[in-house]
Amino acid sequence: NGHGSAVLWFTGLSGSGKSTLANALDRQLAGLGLNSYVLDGDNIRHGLNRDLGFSPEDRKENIRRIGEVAKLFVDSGQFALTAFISPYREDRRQVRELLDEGEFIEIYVRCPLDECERRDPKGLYRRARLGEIPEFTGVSAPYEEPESPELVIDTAEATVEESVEEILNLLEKRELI
Ligand code: GGZ
Repeated sequence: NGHGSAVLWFTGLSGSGKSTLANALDRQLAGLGLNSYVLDGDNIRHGLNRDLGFSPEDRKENIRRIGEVAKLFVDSGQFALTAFISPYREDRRQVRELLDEGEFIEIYVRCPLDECERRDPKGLYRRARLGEIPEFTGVSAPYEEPESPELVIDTAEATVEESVEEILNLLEKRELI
């Protein structure tokens, strides 16, 4: 029905709201009759990438494979919504390179570390502070902020509904929907 396809690449700290936004957007797109699919830790890290951990090398390979899978979705005319920390600029840049111009939409899901720690939905920050989880992003491993993302969403400020609306506006402006 004349719409485009693209990867919507959500990046941000654990607990920043990436999966929440991706899933809310997924429902809105479905409501518009558009095909989209959410790739996240639940369906990737427990399956395809179950052999990978959280060292810089493993995160790089994690993101590389996810980029390739996302590209397959784009090739099939769908929207791929990916929700991974993807902390390294270089790894995100390589996924961008994999795709054609305009097919990679980087959305920085920005949330201050102290707010993510306050939310701590899975108790992982607490465990990381106790030294029980090594190389935890934001605590003992780096997060490199995007320098020129297509969109920045401040999840400590905006509601999920407002944020999804903003993403839909961008997709409309780019004539993807
Ligand atoms: C960061 C970790 C770690 C470490 C386990 N560092 O809140 P969550 O649980 O559901 O999201 C985090 C998820 C991060 O996986 P990604 O594939 O998104 O990471 S990356 O893009 O950097 O490859 C967290 C959990 O896995 N988790 N150990 N050490 N997050």
